Amino acid sequence: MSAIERAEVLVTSPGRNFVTLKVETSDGVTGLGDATLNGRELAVASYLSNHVVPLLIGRDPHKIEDTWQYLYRGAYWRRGPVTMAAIAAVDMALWDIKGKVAGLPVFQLLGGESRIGALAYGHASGADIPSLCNSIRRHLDEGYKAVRIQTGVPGLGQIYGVATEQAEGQRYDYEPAKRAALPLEEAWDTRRYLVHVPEVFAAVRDEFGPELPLLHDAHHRLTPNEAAILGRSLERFDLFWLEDCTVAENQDALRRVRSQTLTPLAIGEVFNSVFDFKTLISEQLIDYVRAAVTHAGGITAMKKLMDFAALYQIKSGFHGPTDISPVGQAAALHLDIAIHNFGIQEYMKHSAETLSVFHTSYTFRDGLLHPGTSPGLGVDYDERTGDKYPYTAAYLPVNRLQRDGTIHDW
Ligand code: GCO
Ligand code: MG
Repeated sequence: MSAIERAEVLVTSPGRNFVTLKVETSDGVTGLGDATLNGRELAVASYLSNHVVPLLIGRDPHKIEDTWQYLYRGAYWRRGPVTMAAIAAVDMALWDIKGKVAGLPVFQLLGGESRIGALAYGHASGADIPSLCNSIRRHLDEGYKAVRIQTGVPGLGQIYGVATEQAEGQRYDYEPAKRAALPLEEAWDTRRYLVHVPEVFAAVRDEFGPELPLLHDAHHRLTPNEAAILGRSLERFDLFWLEDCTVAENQDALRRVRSQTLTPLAIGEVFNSVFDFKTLISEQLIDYVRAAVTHAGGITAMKKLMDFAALYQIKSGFHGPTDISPVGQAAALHLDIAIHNFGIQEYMKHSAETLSVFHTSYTFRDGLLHPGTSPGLGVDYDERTGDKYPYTAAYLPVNRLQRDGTIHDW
């Protein structure tokens, strides 16, 4: 019987930080899992190397469900982003191994292709409307068929989610999180924002017409009532979705938003378990599940979550910014291709530096992503190159109200 012989946590920083779990079997098969938790990376690395790796040695790599339950129930302390990112990494690595042993891409083990490709959306943004329109044009030139649009707000400075420099031809990226000892602090004013966003959508629809699927991320910054106001004011622009319109720890609050607007809603990138979605899904309070394979317990847990969502006609819109490593992105793509209730996949391209460490086999053509047909997840990790990029502390920004400096959601 094959057994897990070694497991190693690899931390690298090719442009931004990534935590990867590498699992090796006694037959010499290797699997990779993504455990990156932006801004808190070393907590997961330590959880894995100190508390999970010793439990994996000697286990049967094929027992994916049993290993998942062993790590989830066995820890006694359930859920939470650190625990669930660690479990996710083990889960992905075991699916990678199973695929390689079977000689099949992971999507074949999940039921095979349900579509020829996964519709992707990119991040278009600009400090003002003209630079946003340039960014949309660049995305369309790159083949994107759907875009998320974010802009600066008059009277406010830099806002997370909006690229600061977008020189012609330069790759857009407001990420990574700032590499600094302390988080950057940004200023916020909800009223200015609520006035500005409908103007942005009006200008973009005017320029690009009614067909282009448009998305927008409110990044948890609104109260339920403000979220309802925004949803209503955007109805006439026919959004693909409005994301994280309010914080959702209190799932009941979404009833208010839902009853007041028909704009489609997407929530869940910070969630890590099906329980975070229970009310949102069972009461059909959202339209899209935004969870990441990396943060919500891996392929095993996400497949169950999406089967639950399917009962309520809710679709996937998996989180895929550049803080999900190419391994996590590949895992999402295998699910995207296989599940019936796929909606859209976020796709912010990784930098050339990142891709010099992670060699991917997924493709992006005519706006559609495909995980490729290599056995397993289809990603290789170049350890020699990875070792050249040591970990550098980096933080996501903190948001404060412009008026009086009160810490605000973002
Ligand atoms: C998105 C997100 C990201 C997150 C980031 C945090 O919709 O893609 O909101 O940009 O903020 O992943 O680590
Ligand atoms: Mg988001």
